[in-house]
Amino acid sequence: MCPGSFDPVTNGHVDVIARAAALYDELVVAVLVNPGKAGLLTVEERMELLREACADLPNVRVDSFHGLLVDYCREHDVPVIVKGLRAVGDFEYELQMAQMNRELAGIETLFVPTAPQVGHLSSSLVKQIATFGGDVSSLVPKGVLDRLLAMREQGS
Ligand code: COD
Repeated sequence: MCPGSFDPVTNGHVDVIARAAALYDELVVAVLVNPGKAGLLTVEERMELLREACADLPNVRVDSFHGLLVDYCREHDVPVIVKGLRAVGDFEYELQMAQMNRELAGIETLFVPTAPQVGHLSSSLVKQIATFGGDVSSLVPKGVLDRLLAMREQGS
């Protein structure tokens, strides 16, 4: 599975998802439900945009989860977590989570190095640029761009 916040899904996420989907028969892309943290998009909106972005990947299923990732993995017999790695900052955080998830449930994490053309992308930067009227058309899938433009129009 590929877990994340996906608030919103970027071309960096899509690259990791497509590469993970090529490695396994089935891939679950799961959105973390964090009731204590208000994101830009609702979990349902994130899932809808993910489904649209992954429409040409037939072995990808989009889902959501509450709480611990390892509990979802146990309940759904998920043997491997796939994560994208951008820079050293990602590595330190992801290594700690990977070690903890293995200790908690024996679940392995596979790291996919980011593609150079999307290594600088993050949902937070996309949100910041979009909020101040910048052009994010080369950074996100078409559905996300349309949604961000619609939000900007509603806000103006
Ligand atoms: N290129 C490559 N990979 C990328 C890019 C990019 N441009 N952008 C993002 N990624 C990768 C990230 O490295 C990450 O692996 C994944 O895509 C998702 O990214 P985000 O930013 O949408 O999601 P995060 O990092 O906020 O999600 C973190 C989780 C929800 C997976 C994590 O917090 C979690 O598992 N939470 C559940 C609670 C839990 O189990 N906690 C205990 C952990 S030990």
